[in-house]
Amino acid sequence: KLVDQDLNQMTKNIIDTVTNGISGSGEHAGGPSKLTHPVLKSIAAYYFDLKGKRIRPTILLLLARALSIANSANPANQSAIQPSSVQMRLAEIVEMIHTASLVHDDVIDDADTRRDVPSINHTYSNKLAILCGDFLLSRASVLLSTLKNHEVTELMSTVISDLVEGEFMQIKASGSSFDIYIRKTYLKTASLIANSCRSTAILSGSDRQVIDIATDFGKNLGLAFQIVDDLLDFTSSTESLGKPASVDLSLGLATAPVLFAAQEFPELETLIERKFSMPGDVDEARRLVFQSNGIEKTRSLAIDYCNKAIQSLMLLPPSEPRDLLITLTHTVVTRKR
Ligand code: 2DE
Ligand code: MG
Ligand code: MG
Ligand code: MG
Repeated sequence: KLVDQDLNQMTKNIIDTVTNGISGSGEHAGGPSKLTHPVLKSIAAYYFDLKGKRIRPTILLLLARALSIANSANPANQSAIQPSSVQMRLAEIVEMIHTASLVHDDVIDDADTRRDVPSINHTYSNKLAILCGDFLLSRASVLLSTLKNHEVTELMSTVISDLVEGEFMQIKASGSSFDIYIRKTYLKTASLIANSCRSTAILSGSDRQVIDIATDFGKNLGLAFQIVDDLLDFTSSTESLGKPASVDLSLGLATAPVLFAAQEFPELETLIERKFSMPGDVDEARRLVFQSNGIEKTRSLAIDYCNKAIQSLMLLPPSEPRDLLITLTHTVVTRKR
């Protein structure tokens, strides 16, 4: 793949950033920010020692290339085009924020596996997992400040509050309409992708029109991505996901498959309202989802958002990275994990 080398470099950079801090980032009162606590050191690097899907940085690094081809007057030597060092750093920041949110998510969801290994909360404890997530967010914030771009700093900082608000909406559901579901999905997943695509476009010096194209692409891809995550919770296994499957109903969550099923089986409304909390609710809801067209309708909703994402990409001039982004967008719906 075009960005494999970039991704390997990024993972090395993240582990270095996490353990050694950011060099040259001002004189800190407490001295160098190199990590000294051995346990924090291993927890903080824990998931980065493995290869996750790294889909967010892959998107950003391909987008950076596609945009610099779009912006260049003479796009003849396309293969020489590389993401800039600030764009590389942005990809790092995004993977760190994403991972921090998952470390906290696994505490909230009480999940015992992640990326095929025991989760941090399960291996260590909830307390240490919370601190680990906070630590990663702090490192990501310092790294963000080194980009010295106020607009990008504002966008990416707002993403963090969006993640929290999305998670909050999910825990304290205020109704179960599709509008609420899509809003929650934007906040907990699509905001990070949309705003990091927007930031990548800003950092490539694109004009407003191209910046908005990149944003729309990220937003629709992000919505599709989480809708498929919610679908896979029903259709996939813990083994193939590398994280617990069939848990969303038990967590009280009414995701797209259930919301579609409730249009065919109105009796699901009662179960949704009480968050599948009575004995037998989870099994009954699952049975109705599979008896309905909820799964197929969810898949076609995700495909709709993927197609919108591809329409945005088609507004960019043809190039190898653009076409790889189109392929990647398709695989969001066909993926098994
Ligand atoms: C993934 O959803 C959740 C993403 C947002 C989590 C945000 C939190 C707020 P899932 P899976 C926890 C705190 C944010 C920080 C620290 C930046 O469906 O299926 O639970 O992978 O994901 O468990
Ligand atoms: Mg979860
Ligand atoms: Mg969750
Ligand atoms: Mg999920």
